[in-house]
Amino acid sequence: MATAVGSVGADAGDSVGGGADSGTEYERAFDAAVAADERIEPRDWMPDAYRATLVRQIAQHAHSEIIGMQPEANWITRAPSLRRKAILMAKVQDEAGHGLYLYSAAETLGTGRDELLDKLHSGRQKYSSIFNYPTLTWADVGAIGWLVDGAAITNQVPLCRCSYGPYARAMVRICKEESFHQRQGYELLLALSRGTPEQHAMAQDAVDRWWWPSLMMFGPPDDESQHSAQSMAWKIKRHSNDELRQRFVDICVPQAESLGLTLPDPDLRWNEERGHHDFGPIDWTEFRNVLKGDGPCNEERLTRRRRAHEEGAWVRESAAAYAAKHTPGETGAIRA
Ligand code: BYC
Repeated sequence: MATAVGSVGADAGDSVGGGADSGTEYERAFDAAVAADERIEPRDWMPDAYRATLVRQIAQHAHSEIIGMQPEANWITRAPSLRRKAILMAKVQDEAGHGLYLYSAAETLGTGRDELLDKLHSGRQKYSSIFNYPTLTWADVGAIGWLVDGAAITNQVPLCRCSYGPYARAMVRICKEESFHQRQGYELLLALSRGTPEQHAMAQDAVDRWWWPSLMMFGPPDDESQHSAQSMAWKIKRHSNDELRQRFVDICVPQAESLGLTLPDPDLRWNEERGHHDFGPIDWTEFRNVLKGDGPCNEERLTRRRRAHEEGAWVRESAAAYAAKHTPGETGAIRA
C-alpha cells in the first residue's frame, strides 16, 4: 500500500477508528492507495465500512465453497468409473481448500472462522443461491463444472485485482483451480453429448436445469444491487453484476454449440449493434425465494452442514489440544 499509510499499524489505525474521523490523513491515504491501484494490507488503516463489506463478501464466498461441496459429493459414490470418481473427489477437496483460504482471508480482517460459521449455521449470512438446487443425474456434475464453475471464474478473475491484498492473492490460486474444474465439466458433458441418445438427452436436461440458476449467481440486476456501487468505488468489485452476467452469456454460447447442446432460452441471439448476445428475462422471483430460504434444497444443505460441524467437534478439539501441547510455552520448551 502507499507509504503514507503503509507505516500506519494496527494501533494507529485503531485510534483513528475508521468512522468518526473521516477526512483524516489516514482516510486520504487510503483513498489515494485505492485510486493508485495499490493493495490494502491487513495492518493498514481502512474505513470500518470497507472492512465490513469485505468480511461480508469473503464470508459469502467462503460459505459457498464449503456448501458447494454437497451437491457434487452426492455423486462421488455413484461416479461411472474410477477415473471419474478420483477427479470428482479431487474437485470436492479443492472446494474445501478454497473455503479455508477464504476464511483465512477473513481472519486477516479480524473476524474468526467460528464467528462466520456460526452466522452461516444460524442463517445470518448467505451462500450462493446456486447450491440450493439438486443434482439429479450424473450429467449435473458436468453442468456444475461447465456452468457453475464457469460463472464462478467469470466473477472471480476480476477479484484477483481486488484492492484488499489477502483476498486478491487467495483468488489467484482459486481461479487456477476453478479453471481445471470448468474444463472437467466441459469434458464430461462433451463425452455424454457424443454418447448414446440417452446420454445426450441427460446432458441436455442438466443444462436446461442449471442454465438459469447459473445466471442468477451474478447477483441481482445492477439497479437492484445494493452494494455494487460502493464496492466498485473501493475496487473490491471491478465490474457490475450485469456486466459479468453478459460476459458469461457471451462465453457460453459458442461453447454450447461446440458441445452440441442448446441453451434453454428462445430469446438468445446475437445483437450486432451491442456486440453481445441478447437473452431472455431472468426469473428474479425465483432468485429472491431461494435467497429467502425457500429454494429446493436450502433446508437440506444447512441441516447437513450443521450436522457435519457438530460431528467434527472432536476433530477441532483434538487439533486444538495437539496445537496447545506443541506450542512453545514462555520458556520456549515444548510440553510433553
Ligand atoms: N446467491 O448488492 P449485491 C463458488 C446477495 S461460486 C446468494 O449485488 P454484492 C463455487 C449478496 O450477498 C459462488 N446471495 O451484493 C463454485 C447481498 O446479500 P447481503 C460464490 C446473493 O456483494 C463452484 C445481496 O444479495 N462466489 O463458490 O455486491 C463449486 C445483494 O446483492 C447472490 C462468490 O461469492 C447469489 N447468487 O454482489 C463450488 C464470489 N447474489 O450480503 C463453489 C464473490 C447476491 O447484503 N462474491 N447475493 O446479505 C461476489 O462477487 C458478490 O458477493 C456477488 C454479489 C456478485 C455474489
